[in-house]
Amino acid sequence: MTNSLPANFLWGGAVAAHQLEGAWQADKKGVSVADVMTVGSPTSYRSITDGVLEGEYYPNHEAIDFYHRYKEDLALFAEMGFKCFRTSIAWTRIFPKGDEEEPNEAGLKFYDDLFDECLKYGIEPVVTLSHFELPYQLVTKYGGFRNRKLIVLFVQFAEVCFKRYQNKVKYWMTFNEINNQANFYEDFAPFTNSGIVYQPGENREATMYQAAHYELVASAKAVQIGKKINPAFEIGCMIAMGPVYALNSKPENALMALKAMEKRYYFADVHVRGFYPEHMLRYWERKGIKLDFTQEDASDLKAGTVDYIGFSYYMSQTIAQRPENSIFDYDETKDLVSNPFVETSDWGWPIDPIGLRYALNWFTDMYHLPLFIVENGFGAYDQREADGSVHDSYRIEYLRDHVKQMKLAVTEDGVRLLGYTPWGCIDLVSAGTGEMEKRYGFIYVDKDNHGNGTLDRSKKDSFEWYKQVIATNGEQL
Ligand code: P53
Repeated sequence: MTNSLPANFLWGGAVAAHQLEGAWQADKKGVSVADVMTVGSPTSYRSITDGVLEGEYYPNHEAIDFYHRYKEDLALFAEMGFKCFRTSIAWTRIFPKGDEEEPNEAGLKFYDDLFDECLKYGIEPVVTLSHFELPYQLVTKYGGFRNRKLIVLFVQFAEVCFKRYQNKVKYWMTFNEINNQANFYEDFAPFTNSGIVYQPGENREATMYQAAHYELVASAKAVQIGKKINPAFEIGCMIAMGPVYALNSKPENALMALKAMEKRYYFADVHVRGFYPEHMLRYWERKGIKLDFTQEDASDLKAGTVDYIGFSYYMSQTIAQRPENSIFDYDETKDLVSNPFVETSDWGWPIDPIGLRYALNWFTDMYHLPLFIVENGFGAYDQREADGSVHDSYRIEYLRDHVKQMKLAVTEDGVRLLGYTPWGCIDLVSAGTGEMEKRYGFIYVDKDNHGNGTLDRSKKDSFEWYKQVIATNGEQL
């Protein structure tokens, strides 16, 4: 019986290449899907333009210029005591268009240097292969992951990375928030996840399930190859986790909540168990959705199951059944309701620390695998004072409350947890809205939503707080 976190617990922070590196054309980097997305607002997602257009502002092009400043930033992470650092490899640095035969050496070199810099401080890199940054040419030429060809191209990219960094990186994840695109009504998520641009009149749901299937197969193939290259690799999936609660004890609402969980998390079933759950097969049958799904796919899925579950947790959601929805098919645009017991952020995201403990328990009960909280955090407006300080007590409060629940899941519930990497440990471009001013960082970056600012870095109050959390292995919150 232990009342504390394991001694080797991986405290750190998380980012994604396209949201902080900038340098969108440096060293032969190609255009990614993130490079054709503009800025939205707290109430509107970003728009996707038809290529890079003159006169439009694309926040990811420069981002926070981590590409040129990573040494300074890693020194700050090291000062906080990071044990690990989660980032992604921009596919377009390695294969600028996505379908070249040979990788781009300059891109590979950048990540060699970056990982070396991490290792210099004893910081373990945790690497996502595909984090919302597909080469844009894979969209225009192949239609993104609606095309089976993308499996081969992803696997080629994965193999190059596994080989090159096999002695520097142990923890990998294949596709970031692979289930995010299940909200198929929004063009934005399927585009960032899979490079899907829907055609007018298209059965979007069928397209989404097909693309997701190809990704699951691509992930499973990558896992098999990775394990051959280095059997010591730990290769995980990455799931966006927002537990869905029933609004109340009305049995219909309870069943609706269960059905919503099935629809959102079947992705984890496939990654972990290597096959699709019965409810999905029956759902497709009922909806007349026929997938291109071969015998070989089925054996690949079985042979390429993951070692751990990485997940993001920002919020829980709440559901009530609509009387007209008698078969309990989950539709995220219609079934979610607000939870009277929780508050929300300025972006309308419910704040629910207990939901994190719920998520950790749910994953453990379902899959019995080690877990890794690879994103959690509070996007908020910060006020930088004249002396440069930022008093972000609201962020500290959010993180403290979540870490408390995380500890309870480990110490009281027996959850096996590898680590915790809060999202956006340094301010970066929001994935959902493209804003800079939706800030998550312990480190403030001087830049606004329009691209103005010096890009100077400074420590927020949360910097010292997190440093002490790590130093005491979560004892002093
Ligand atoms: P932003 C939606 C809901 C939950 C997580 O999100 C999400 C999204 C997409 O916006 O994405 C993850 O920046 C994602 C990160 C992202 C982070 O959450 O919209 O893995 O890339 O930045 C936070 O506030």
